[in-house]
Amino acid sequence: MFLKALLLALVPVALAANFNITVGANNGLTFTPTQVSADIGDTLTFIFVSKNHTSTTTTFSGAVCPPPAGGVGLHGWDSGFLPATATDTPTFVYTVVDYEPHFAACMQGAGSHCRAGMTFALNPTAELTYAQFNANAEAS
Ligand SMILES: *[C@@H]1O[C@H](CO)[C@@H](O)[C@H](O)[C@H]1NC(C)=O
Ligand SMILES: *[C@@H]1O[C@H](CO)[C@@H](O)[C@H](O)[C@H]1NC(C)=O
Ligand SMILES: [Cu+2]
Repeated sequence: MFLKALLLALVPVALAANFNITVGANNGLTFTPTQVSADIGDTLTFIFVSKNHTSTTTTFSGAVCPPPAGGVGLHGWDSGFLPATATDTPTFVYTVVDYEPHFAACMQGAGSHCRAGMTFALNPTAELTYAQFNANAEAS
């Protein structure tokens, strides 16, 4: 019994990782970092530190900005508007459920934040890069 418990304790476990993404650092229209590569079960914690922003999935190209309420795609997300104050920096946690690329942006200002580069990518690929997504957002 003791031996079995000991052996179980020694089995390596793939621990889920958490990635913090700061939203609106230094009062900017930014996600920091702009992209994350994560495994299923990992979490993204968006920490809203200024103004009034969202983290909402959208399309890679075409009508990128603004993202629609509810977000785009199977396993997309939408934090809703999360205004920060001097004493409250709200968070939104998303648990990764697939290895698909997901592209997100802020909904605020009818897409003006998104077009200003307030964009983020989860698991971008060699073909669907963060840089191209952000360029598509700025042009949308
Ligand atoms: C994520 O943010 C939380 C809350 O601010 C902090 O406690 C934690 O250390 C941060 N984790 C990483 C990996 O930066
Ligand atoms: C945040 O922005 C949304 C959309 O513009 C607005 O409806 C909401 O009232 C704002 N919240 C605050 C506290 O300013
Ligand atoms: Cu914003």
